[in-house]
Amino acid sequence: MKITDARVIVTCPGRNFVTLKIVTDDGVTGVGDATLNGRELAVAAYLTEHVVPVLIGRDPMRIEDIWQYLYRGAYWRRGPVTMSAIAAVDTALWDIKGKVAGLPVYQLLGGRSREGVTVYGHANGDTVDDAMTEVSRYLSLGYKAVRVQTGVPGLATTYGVSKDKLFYEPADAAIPTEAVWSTQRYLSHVPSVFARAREEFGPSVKLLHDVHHRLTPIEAARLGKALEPYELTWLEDPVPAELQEGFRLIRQHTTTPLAVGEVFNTIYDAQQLIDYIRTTVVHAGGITHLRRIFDLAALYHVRSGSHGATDLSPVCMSAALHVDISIPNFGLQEYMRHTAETDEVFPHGYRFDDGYLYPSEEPGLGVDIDETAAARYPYRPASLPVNRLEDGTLHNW
Ligand code: EZ4
Ligand code: CO
Repeated sequence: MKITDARVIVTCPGRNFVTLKIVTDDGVTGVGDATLNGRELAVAAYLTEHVVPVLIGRDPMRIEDIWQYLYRGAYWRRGPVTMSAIAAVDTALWDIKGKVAGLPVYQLLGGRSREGVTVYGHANGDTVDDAMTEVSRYLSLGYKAVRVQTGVPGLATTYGVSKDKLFYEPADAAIPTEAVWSTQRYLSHVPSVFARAREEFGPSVKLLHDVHHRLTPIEAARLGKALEPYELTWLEDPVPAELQEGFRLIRQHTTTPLAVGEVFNTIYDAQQLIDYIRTTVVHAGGITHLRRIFDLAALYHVRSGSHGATDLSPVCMSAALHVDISIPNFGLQEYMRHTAETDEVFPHGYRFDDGYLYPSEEPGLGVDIDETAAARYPYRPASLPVNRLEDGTLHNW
């Protein structure tokens, strides 16, 4: 069996997605997500210029060897652009192997370790009242876990709080918008949000909160301590994660669990001083490398908590579910609904029921790209916002 073609498809059905489709001489095809929010064309060029030419003629069954070839062969290792490009190839090759074997990919990964994949949704609101209404909406849809974000009194906008409710997209303009941030205002507000959520929704719902890397370690320690009475399942990205020592300080002060890693892209970024690791298929080298990260995490009692915002396409979500259902140390999976246009471009077989997602039972990943539909939605530049402090200093360490 040989790879005869590999196409890089850029489309914008509501937001930008980069997809790799690999074609073989047997007529079997596979898809992989390569979307890197705000930097989509860098990955598309990496694939088109440097990866596709070396794939043609290779045996698609040699997933591990092709992974090592792309990683080692580049000389320049790691980084989100490289690892997203490698991820797309790896994901597409697992899709092909599943189709050739006639099995859903999770069966190739060892089979089910659980019945369904517990997911969490995003309850957002400018006000605490609005956010609570959203939490109850998610609970009525069957969700067992909800991330809660609200506006901060005195700040005009807050990252992670969308105008639209079910569909959330932080990349909102070609040139990054600039928002104003105040740690003081934020820290004095957040505990009251979770006091209210616990009071209204009781002890059983899993509550989560994302700090989006806005604090220093000692500020994060203070927030973790203040949130302890409300028993969060996790506090996400309390600090930028390059400085791992910071987490030791946070943990010396609080038992609020920490979730980190949506911006990690290799096993070398992974660390022990957290509770959930948020790496996912598309940004961390595909199924092959993500499984290595999760196996390492398991040695340190760290569970998976993969990123699953809308910038991860249904191709990534399909692949993530095959990993989630099979690994021993699964924790939670983030799940944000895609728009109807996105679902049309990426027909997929996974389904949501009562708070759980279930991977497709079709051979392979159970997802495809409709290239005719994709062509109707041309690329539109969109960037993530930046934050400045009230005095104009560019924020987040
Ligand atoms: O900032 O997906 O947990 N989810 C998040 C997201 C990420 C975006 C980045 O592309 O933090 O909002
Ligand atoms: Co996050």
